[in-house]
Amino acid sequence: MRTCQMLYPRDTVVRRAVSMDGMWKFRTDQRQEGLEKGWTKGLPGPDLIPVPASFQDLYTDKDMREFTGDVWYETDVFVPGEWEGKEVAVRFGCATHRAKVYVNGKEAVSHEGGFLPFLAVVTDTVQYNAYNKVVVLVNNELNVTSIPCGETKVLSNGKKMSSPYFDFFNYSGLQRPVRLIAYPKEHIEDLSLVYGFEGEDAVVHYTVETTGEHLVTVDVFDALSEKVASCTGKEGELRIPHVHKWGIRDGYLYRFVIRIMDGDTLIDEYYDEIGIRTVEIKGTDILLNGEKVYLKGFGKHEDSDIVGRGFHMGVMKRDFECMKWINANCFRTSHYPYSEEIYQMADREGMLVIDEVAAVGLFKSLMNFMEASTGKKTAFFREDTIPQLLEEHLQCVEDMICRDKNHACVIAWSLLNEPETTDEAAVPYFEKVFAKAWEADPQKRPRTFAMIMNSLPHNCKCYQFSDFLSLNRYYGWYLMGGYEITDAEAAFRKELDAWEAKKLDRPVVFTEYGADTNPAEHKLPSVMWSQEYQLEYLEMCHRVFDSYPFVAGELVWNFADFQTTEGILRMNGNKKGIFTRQRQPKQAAYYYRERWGGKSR
Ligand code: EVA
Repeated sequence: MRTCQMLYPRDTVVRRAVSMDGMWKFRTDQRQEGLEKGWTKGLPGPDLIPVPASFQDLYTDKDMREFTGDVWYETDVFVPGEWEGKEVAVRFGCATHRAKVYVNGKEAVSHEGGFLPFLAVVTDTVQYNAYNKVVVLVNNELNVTSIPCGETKVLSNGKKMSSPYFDFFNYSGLQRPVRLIAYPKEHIEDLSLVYGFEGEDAVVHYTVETTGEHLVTVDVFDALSEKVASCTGKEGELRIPHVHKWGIRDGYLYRFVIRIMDGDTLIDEYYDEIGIRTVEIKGTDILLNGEKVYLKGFGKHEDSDIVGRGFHMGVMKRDFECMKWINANCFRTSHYPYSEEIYQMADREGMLVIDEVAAVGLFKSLMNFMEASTGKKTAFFREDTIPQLLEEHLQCVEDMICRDKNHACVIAWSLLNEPETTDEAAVPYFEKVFAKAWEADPQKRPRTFAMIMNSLPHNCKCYQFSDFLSLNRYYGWYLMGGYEITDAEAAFRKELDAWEAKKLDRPVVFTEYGADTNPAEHKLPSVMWSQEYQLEYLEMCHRVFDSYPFVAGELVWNFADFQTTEGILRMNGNKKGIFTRQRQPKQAAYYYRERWGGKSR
C-alpha cells in the first residue's frame, strides 16, 4: 500500500507544503548518457522550462516535440531548519510515464505510471537550512506492460518515436504541481468515509489510518465554520444534523478536521473539504441522493495550447465556465486520472465525474477507433506480457481510488477504455480489475469500462462486469457517415434493440459519440467535417438515445478539440470538440446549451 502519498498536500498547524513550481533546468538525453556522466548531481547546459507543463509544445524544433526517451529536470529547493525532526518529502502530482528522483545525488524513489502522485521521502537525505538539489529523470516511452499501452519505434536515423495505441498525443514530463512537504513522524495516512441518511441527518462512518497509536479526533465544520459533529477514535460514526447534501450545481462542502493527540499536545492535523451524498444504481437508473440523474456532458482531455497536458489553472477555470454555460452536469476523465485540483473544482462546482484510470490501448492497434469498427481482433489478452500489465493496472486502480475516493464529484470508476472484449481471454483480467476497485472503494461506487464499437451484445464477453454499461459509439461517423446516416441510425437502433432484448436491467451511458468538425467549415447541404454535419449527426444520436428509457446519460466526444499524433485521419489533432481547442463554441455548443438546459429525464 502506498496510501499516505495520496493525501493532498496542505498546510496545517503541524504540516507544511511549499510549491516547487517554476522554471527548472531541462535536458533531453538522446544518447542515454546522463547516468554515466553524473547528471544525477546536476545537469549540464542552461536550458530552463516551466513546471508544470508538458515539454513538447514549448519548442520550435520537431525533434523536441516528438522526443521519446529520457529527459532530465533539475531544481534547487531550500529545506527550512525548523523542519528537522519531521518527515520531509518531495511530492510529484505526476511524472509521465515513469521517473527516478535524485536528491543531492542519491536516488530517492523510482515510480512507474504517469498520471498519479508519488512521494520521494528525503528526511534523511536533505541538508536542513540549506539548498538541496533535486534531479528527476523522466522517461516517456510507451510499451505494452505499462498503462497506457503503445510502442516505441526506432527510426532509421536512430531517433525514437512514440506510437500510441490511443488517440491522444503522448504529452509527458512533469505535468502537474510539485511540492516540498513536511509532516509529523507519527501521522495521518488515510481517511475513508461512507455516508447514509436518516431523515434530515447524515450518518457518516469514518476510518482514519495513522502510523501510531495515539488518540484520533475528528471534527466536522459546516460552510459557516460552525462545528456540527465530532467523534474520537480511528473508526466511528458522525451524525450531521440537517445535512446540506452535495448535489449537481450545489457543491456544499463540510470541513473534516482530523487530529492525532497526545493528551493536550497536537501530534498531527489534516483537513479535507467533503461533500456528503450517496450514489447508487437501481435498475436502469443512476441515483444521486436517491434521485434519478441523467448525465449530460463530455469526455474530456487535459489538453491545451503550449502547455499540452500540463495543469493550468486558467484552462481549468475556463473549462468549468464553459461546462456550466452549456448546462453540462458531468464529465469523464478520459483517458487517465486528472490533476487533483480539477476534482477539487468539480466538488465546489457540483459537477459529476466518472474517474478513469489510464488503461487505454488494450487493443493492439495504432487506429483502434477505426479498426474495431471493422470487427478486427488482436488477441491482446493472450500476450505473455499480460501478467505484468495487469499488475501495473491493479496498482493504478488502487492508487486512483485511494487518491480520489473522498471526492463527492466522483460518482463512478471507469476501469478501462476500449479494451478488446470479444475474446474469452479478457474475462479473468477484467475479473481482477473489477474486484480490485470494489475492494479499494469504501463507498462501493459503480464501476464501468468504456466499450469499443465492436463490443456488441452478441460478442462482448465482459459487459456483465459493469454496473452500468458505457458505450463509445460512432454510427454516422466511422460507420455509415454522410448521406448514409439514415442507415447508421437504423444500425444504431438495431444494436440498442439487441441490448434491450438482453434485459440487463442496468443503465446505459453513452461515454462517447461525436463527429470531427472543422470550425471554419460551413456547408449547406452538409458534408462530413462541416458544422452542419456535426449538428445532423448529434440530432440523429439524440433521437436514438431518447427512444430508449434505459439510456441514463450522454457524454459527447469531446469537450474540446485536442492534439493527437499526426496522420491522415487527424487534421492537426482530433476535431470532435464541441468547443475549439481555444475553448470557443462551435455551432453545436448552442444546440447543446438548449438541449441540456431543458432536459430532465
Ligand atoms: C475518436 N474514439 O475516434 C475517439 C478517440 C477516443 O479519440 C474512441 O476512445 O473510441 C477513443 O480516445 O475520436
